Amino acid sequence: MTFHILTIFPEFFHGPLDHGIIQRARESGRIGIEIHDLRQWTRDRHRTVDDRPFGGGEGMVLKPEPLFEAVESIWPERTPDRRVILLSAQGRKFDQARARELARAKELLLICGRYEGVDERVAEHLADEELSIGDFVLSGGELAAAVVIDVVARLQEGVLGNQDSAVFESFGEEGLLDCPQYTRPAEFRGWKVPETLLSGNHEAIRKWRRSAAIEKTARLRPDLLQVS
Ligand code: 9D3
Repeated sequence: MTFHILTIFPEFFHGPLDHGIIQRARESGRIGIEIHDLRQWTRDRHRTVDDRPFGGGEGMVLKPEPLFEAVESIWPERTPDRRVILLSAQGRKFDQARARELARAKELLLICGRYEGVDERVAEHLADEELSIGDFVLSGGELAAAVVIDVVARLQEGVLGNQDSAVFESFGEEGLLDCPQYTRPAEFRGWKVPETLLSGNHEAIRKWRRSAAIEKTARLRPDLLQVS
């Protein structure tokens, strides 16, 4: 899968996507990441990407023309396997289920908002969907784009090793948090690892892990257990 990022801060992405699983996936060619500077598609001397909001108000809004021209030049042809995503605080909430959907596309183009917002015609007529990564205020869409790419990239075939297959992850089919994990030492500052995990009894360990996962989910994320 190829990810395109459209941003006024291309340097922002030098770093976050250059490590670990994502870097390995890029090197093996399973994913590609192309960073595009929105100012490439401006025509004026000052390379203007924003303007004041109609109706008044604080701050600046990203203009539609450079965004439309960028998408239309990166993809002269729009096909169903190419999805344009606008990252914005007003979007639908991104989650693992949305990630699985997006993972089926061949190419994603992520538009990073900045300033006070993005001209609404981008959400209405350019993007296939508008996504937020959660109910908090970021300074812009760049961190959100990096999050979406990380989540979607690791769902691509061959990106994860067998040990951490995406099938067995939290927010997988089971809807539970992962069970608590421990490593050596078996006692640290007086805090002992649960006895069962040291027992070698695989059936008992399996049961302990399941009940510990349910208990922790109930305590920290009761919303995941809610029947709707
Ligand atoms: C303080 C400005 N806000 C007015 C009530 C609106 C606003 C504009 C731009 C809030 C945040 C942003 C920048 N955020 C994003 O572009 C963004 C975002 C986010 O803030 N939270 C969660 N997900 C995302 S995705 C993009």
